[in-house]
Amino acid sequence: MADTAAKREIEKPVNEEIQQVKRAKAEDENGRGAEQESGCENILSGFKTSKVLSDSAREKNIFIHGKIADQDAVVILEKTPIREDSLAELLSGSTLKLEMRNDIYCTYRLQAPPQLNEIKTTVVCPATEKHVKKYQRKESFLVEETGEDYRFITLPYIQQQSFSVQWVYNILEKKAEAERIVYEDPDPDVGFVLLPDFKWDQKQVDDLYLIAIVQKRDIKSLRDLTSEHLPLLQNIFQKGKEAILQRYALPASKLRVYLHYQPSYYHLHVHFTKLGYEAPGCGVERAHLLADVIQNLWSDPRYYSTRTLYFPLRADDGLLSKFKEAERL
Ligand code: M7G
Repeated sequence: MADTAAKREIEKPVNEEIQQVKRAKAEDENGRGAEQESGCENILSGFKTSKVLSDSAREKNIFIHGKIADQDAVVILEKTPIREDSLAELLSGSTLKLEMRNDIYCTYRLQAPPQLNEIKTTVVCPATEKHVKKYQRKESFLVEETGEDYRFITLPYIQQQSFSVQWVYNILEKKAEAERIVYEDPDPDVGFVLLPDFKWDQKQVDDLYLIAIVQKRDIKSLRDLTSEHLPLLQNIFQKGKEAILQRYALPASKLRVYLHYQPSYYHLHVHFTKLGYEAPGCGVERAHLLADVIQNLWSDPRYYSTRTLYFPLRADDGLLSKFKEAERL
């Protein structure tokens, strides 16, 4: 019941947001100006597919590598969930084509009105080789990383090889996604920006996914956290939960709040997803509950710089090769 109420609750603010066709100047990873807008030309009309990186009939998505005007691009197409509030329109406004009838059983193909048949589309362009690898289905291996391994193997690697975090700076500097911010605490030490993750289309709370990005720029990941950061972590936990309750009517008991180790982007951020939604990367081998992180730092201020941490790496990940070279795998 509470979820249904929350589902309805989301309609107002989110729809209002969608109505406002806002434009914001942004800088892309190359420092160039970029435009964000709601209605735009179809940059995918000339897309040339090179390879399907992965697809899933169950999750109803496909990850494609190809070219947009000679630039490498990754395109993610994903069918969106059916929303309870659109059922009436869906059932009355669609065309039904009978596939088969047998006794009391019938199957149909339902052709929905276009506005109820959208495909969430994410475009990364220009995409680096690392982006292409990130979305390609590959076998994974669990790595055991001691504090020493982190300093001698992982840290030098991520200092050279990690994804640009320009998109994060654009958010913090309001050059991109400013209109999507749900909550902001501008304090330079304990502040953060909470906004929808780009994996979430914000149409329903069932798959709610927000990220809290810290204002401080010198914390790469969980490994850098010490008891000194407890006020920051507690602030994110407390204010993030309050903001989500206020905006989406979802109580803390319905949230999974965690950090990834290893993350893809080395600027500290916290994931807020709805409990029950199997968000990509929420498994025990990668997700660390913020509540546990806080407790661990209370009991040992250097917990995350000294403990052995476990995480999966894909077969083609350069970091995995480094662990192999160091005979740590
Ligand atoms: P992560 O743990 O570093 O890596 O999380 P992951 O992508 O392997 O989970 C970064 C999070 O930021 C992910 O949940 C991404 O979906 C999200 N994200 C990435 N980018 C490039 C953007 C963006 O431009 N805007 C927003 N709002 N979210 C993003």
